[in-house]
Amino acid sequence: MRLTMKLLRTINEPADLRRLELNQLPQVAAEIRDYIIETMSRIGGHTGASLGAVELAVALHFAFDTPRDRLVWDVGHQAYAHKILTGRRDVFPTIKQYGGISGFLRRDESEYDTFGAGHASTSISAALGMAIARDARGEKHHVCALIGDASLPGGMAMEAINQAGHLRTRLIVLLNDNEMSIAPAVGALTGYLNRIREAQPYHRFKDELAETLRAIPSIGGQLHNAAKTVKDALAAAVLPGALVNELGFKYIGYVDGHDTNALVHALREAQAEDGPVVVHALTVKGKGYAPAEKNRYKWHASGPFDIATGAGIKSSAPSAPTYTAIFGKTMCELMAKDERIITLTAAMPDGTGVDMVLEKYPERAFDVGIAEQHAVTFSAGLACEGLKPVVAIYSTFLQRAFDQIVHDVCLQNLDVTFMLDRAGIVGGDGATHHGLLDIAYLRGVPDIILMSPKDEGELRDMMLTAVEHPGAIAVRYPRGSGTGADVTRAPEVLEIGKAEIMRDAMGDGGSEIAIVACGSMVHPANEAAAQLARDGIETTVINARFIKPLDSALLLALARTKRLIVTIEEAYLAGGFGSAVLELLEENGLQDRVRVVRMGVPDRTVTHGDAKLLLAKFGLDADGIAERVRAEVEVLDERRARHTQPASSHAVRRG
Ligand SMILES: Cc1ncc(C[n+]2csc(CCOP(=O)(O)OP(=O)(O)O)c2C)c(N)n1
Repeated sequence: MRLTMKLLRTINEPADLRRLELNQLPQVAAEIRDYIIETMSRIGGHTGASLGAVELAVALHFAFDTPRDRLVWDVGHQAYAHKILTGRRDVFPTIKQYGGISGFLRRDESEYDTFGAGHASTSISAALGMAIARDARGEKHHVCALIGDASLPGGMAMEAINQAGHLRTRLIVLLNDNEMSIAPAVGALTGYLNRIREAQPYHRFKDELAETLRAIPSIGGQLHNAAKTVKDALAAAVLPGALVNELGFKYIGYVDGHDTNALVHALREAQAEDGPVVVHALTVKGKGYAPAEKNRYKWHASGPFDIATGAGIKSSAPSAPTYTAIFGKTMCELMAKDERIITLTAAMPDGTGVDMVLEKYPERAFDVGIAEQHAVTFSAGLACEGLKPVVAIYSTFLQRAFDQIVHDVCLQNLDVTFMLDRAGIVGGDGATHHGLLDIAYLRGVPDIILMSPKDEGELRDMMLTAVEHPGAIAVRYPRGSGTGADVTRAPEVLEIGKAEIMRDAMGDGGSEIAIVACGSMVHPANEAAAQLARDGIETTVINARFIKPLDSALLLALARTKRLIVTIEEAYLAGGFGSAVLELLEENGLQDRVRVVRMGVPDRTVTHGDAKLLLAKFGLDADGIAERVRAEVEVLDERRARHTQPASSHAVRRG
C-alpha cells in the first residue's frame, strides 16, 4: 500500500490541523485511515474500533482547542487517529510493542491524553470531574467525553450521567454509536439507541412541525407559538433523544459520524450550550476497509493481515488450543450434564469462549454487556434460587466487581464460580489489562477457594471441581495457547487444597530445594528443574493447584525438610501466593527454619510488550527460574560454609 501523507505530514500537533480549511478534513481522515490500515496490517491492533473513529478524532481536534479544551476518551482502544494527530504520528508503528507507545491512553504519554484509560465507562465521570474543577477555577474551556454505545450502559457512565444531569454544568458527551461492543451491543439501552437510529432526527421533526403550523393561514403564527409547549412535551415523550433530554442533557443528533463537516457543526452547536449536551454520532466499525466493515465483530481488533484480502497472517508454528477455547468447550460439556449451570460473560463472549455456550445454550447463557458488577450480583441472585452460575470475566475487569464478590456472593455463602481468563501478563494491551492483582484481591476474602491450573487439561478438572463445589470458587488461567495437554480425557474432581507433586526429590535421598509453582509457572518450573538437574542440582517441584486453601500439610513438611523453598507465580508478589506461603510458615513458627524466595511480579506498573519478553524480564521463565535457584544455592552454600567446619561437607546437597 502506498501511503499519501500530503496533509498528515504537516500535522505535528492539533493546532496544525486547525489551520486547515474545513473542507480539507476528509482528506486528512483518508490519510489517517490508510496509515492505520497499513500499520495494523503489519503489527495488528484495534483496527476496526479505530477505523470507525477517525472522523470523530479529526472533527474533535478541529472543533476544540486541545489540549486547553479537554478530550476524555473512553477505553482508548479507538483513539489511534487521536494519537496520530497529537504528535505521535511517527511513533505510531511502535504501538503496543515493548518500548513503544501504548495501545490505550496514558497521561504520561501525552498532554492530549487527559485521562488514562483501558477499562470502559470511565470517561463521563472523569470529564465531569474536570468540568467541575474548571468551574471552581473560573475557567471557560470545554470538556468533552467520547464514549461508545456499549460503554454507555456501563454502571459508572450511568452514575455520571445521573450527576451531570443534576449539576447542569457545561459538559459535552460525544456518543460514538456503531451498534457494536466487541460483539454486537446488547441491552435495553442499545434497543433505545436503535430506535433513535430508525426515527427521524429530532431537528428535522421539529422543523417540519414548525413549517406545517406556520403554513396554516391566518392563525398559523399564533398556533405556532401556542404549540411550542405542546410540541416540546410531545418531543420529550416520543422523539429521539427524549430520554436524554429528560435526564437534563440537550440532545444533538443524530449526526453522520463519518461526515467531518456535520460533526464539526454539531460540536460547535454543543459548545454554544450552557449545560450538558449529548452529541449522537452514528459510525461504522471498520469504516473504510471493506473486510473490516463486513465482519465488524472479528475486526474490532485484529492481528497482522494481508491488506488486499483481509486474510490474517498467522505465525507458522501450529499452537495448542487456547485456554479460552478449552473453557468454552468444557462449559458446554458440563452444561449438558447439569441443567442448573448458567454461564455469564460481561461483553466478552469471544474473549472468554462464552460465545460457544451462547450458541449452544442460548437460554442458559447471558452476555450482560459491560457490566461486571451486575454480572456478579446477577449470578448471586441466580445462586439464591439454586442455580449454578459460572461467571467468565477477565482477571483485570473483575477488579471492578470486588465488593460484589465479597458482599453479594461470599458473605452469603453462595455457589458462584468465577473463571478468570487473562490472569497474568497479557502482552500488548499492557498495564490496564494485565491480570496481576486477582490473587491479592481474592485471597483475603473469607471462604472463597482459588485455583490455578498448570495446563488446559487441569483447567477442565478445575472447572468440574468448581461446579461440584457448593460455594464461591475462582479459577485463574492465562491468555493464549495451552501447553498441548490431553483434553480428551474426562475431567476429574480435584481434592480441595491438595497440591500435586510433579518432581519428587523428597526424603533422605532428595534435595534441599523445593520449587512450588502456581498455574502457568508450573511448566517453566519443571523445565528449570530439568536444567538444574543437568547441573547436578536436584529439586522437588510442586504444582500448587490451590492458592487458597494452601496444601498446608505438604508445605509445612517442605518447610521442615528443605533449606530453600522457591515460590513462583505470574502475579504481583504483594499479597500473592508466595505471601500466603510465608504467612502459613509464620503461623506455624517455621519462618526461620527455611529460606523462602518468592518469584513473581514486583511492586510496579508493568508496561506493554510481548508477553514472553515481559515474563523473561521478571525471571518468570525456565532460564530465569534456574538462574535464581542457582544464585540462591550459592548464597546458602556460602552461608553454610561460613557457619560450619569443614565447609565442604555441608554444602547444599546437589543431586
Ligand atoms: C470494564 C471493561 N470491560 C470490558 C472491556 C473490554 N472491551 C474493550 S472495548 C469493548 C467494547 C466497547 O464498545 P464501545 O464502547 O461501544 O466502543 P467501540 O469499540 O464500539 O468503539 C469492550 C467490551 C473493557 N475495556 N473494560
